Amino acid sequence: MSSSSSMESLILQLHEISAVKFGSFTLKSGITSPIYIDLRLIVSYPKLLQLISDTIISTLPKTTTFDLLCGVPYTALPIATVISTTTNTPMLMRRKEIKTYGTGKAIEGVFLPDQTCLIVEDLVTSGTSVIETAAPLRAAGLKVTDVVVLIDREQGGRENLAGEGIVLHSMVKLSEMVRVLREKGKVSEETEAMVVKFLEENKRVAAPASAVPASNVRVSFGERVKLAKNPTGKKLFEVMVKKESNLCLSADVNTAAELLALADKIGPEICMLKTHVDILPDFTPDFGSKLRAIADKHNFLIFEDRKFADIGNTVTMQYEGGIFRILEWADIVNCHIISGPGIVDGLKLKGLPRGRGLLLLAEMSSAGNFAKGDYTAAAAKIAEEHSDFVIGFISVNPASWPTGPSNPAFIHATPGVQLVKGGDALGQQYNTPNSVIGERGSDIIIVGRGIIKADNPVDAAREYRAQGWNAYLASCK
Ligand code: 5BU
Repeated sequence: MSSSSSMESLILQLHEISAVKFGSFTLKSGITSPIYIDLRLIVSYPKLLQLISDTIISTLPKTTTFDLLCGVPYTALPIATVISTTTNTPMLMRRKEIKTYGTGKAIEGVFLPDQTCLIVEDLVTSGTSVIETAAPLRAAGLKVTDVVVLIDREQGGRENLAGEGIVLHSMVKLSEMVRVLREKGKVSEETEAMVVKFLEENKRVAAPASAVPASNVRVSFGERVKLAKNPTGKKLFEVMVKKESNLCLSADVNTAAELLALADKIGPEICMLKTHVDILPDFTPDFGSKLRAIADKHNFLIFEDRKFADIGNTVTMQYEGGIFRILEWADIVNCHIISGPGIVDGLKLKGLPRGRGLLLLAEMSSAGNFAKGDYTAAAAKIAEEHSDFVIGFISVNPASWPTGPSNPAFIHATPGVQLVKGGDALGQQYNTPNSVIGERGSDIIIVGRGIIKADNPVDAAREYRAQGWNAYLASCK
């Protein structure tokens, strides 16, 4: 069978099962259409499902290469599945709603960052569903450059997708479908004319504006793995992508024993664990190696919130020596810049040879603090000058920094996070995960009492994780 006759046969079969209907229908976008296509029915016709999948495979340009497939939920899932089994190409699935229990993943399936994923869709009008599926795939570090669709309604999808860097390959255009049905005597010339007129008048259904202003659209964590210069900075982005978590637990508990037990329980949910080692009365020299073993088991990084503040020479000793020997076990430490850039030189002298990373305190969460304006701008400048060692910032509202959008190589971590806005009696101020990630442009939420003091800290951590990650996904293009 030639490809045009197999396409004709496909169109006739779709008409036969009433997947193509003529009349007056209100579409999702609100417009009234004389034609309606319902491809959900194809699950009841396995031979037709196979034919659709074969047609898609055979008409896709040979130059379009891909490692993985992902169907847009739900109608295209069976089509993607058949293409996957026929071509032996692994598939991914995107969850429409991220669970707040279990693994809480947006994407199910096995993949490596940098692999190319072809999106499979049944019908494209404005392209919005495809864009919604591309976002979490891209956020996970995958490349999305092409979508293959059975039917193009010719209403702006191709243009909207091109604007997102995605090429649309359609097997058949709506006008062609109707022409074939008229030629085969299935619909009248009048009906065809009505559809053609409708398409003429509704050429461009706009994709709904993204919830995020263009200037705030973020570069995905997956892409930032490549931009980070420091090995710990790179690793942090990798862990976030792999675990789909931008949650840091601030483990401010009463004893080292309690901290280690908590780290083991909450470890699967977090990308980073923050300590204040000087609050632990039962600290022993093996604390670091014990915490390191738990961090390796659950794949998170250790951040000692030491807030160094002294001159360069003193901090080298504070970092390496004393009882705590922070340099030995903490992947990341932070410092104030109150003493000038010499503090970064001092810490770098010890930390960089070990591949460690540094966060600069550019802003603080507590009421009335002085880290703002020129001080914050100075932190941004010092970071640029030491981008081999500085991995990013402790910040509160990086979207409104005087220095403009932050270099995406740097990560922003924000304390003062709870599920409801508020504060404590000693000046701490809380914002929600959605506000911190979605509005204020940070990358990581740092949560202490919101998790530790919850009735069930593991459940609470899952909730923060899901909220933080969903806010991140929503802010990616
Ligand atoms: P909380 O229980 O979620 O309020 O704990 C916040 C943690 O973050 C706590 O360990 C603080 O020392 C830490 N923190 C902060 O709250 N605000 C800041 O600006 C910085 C650190 Br820097």
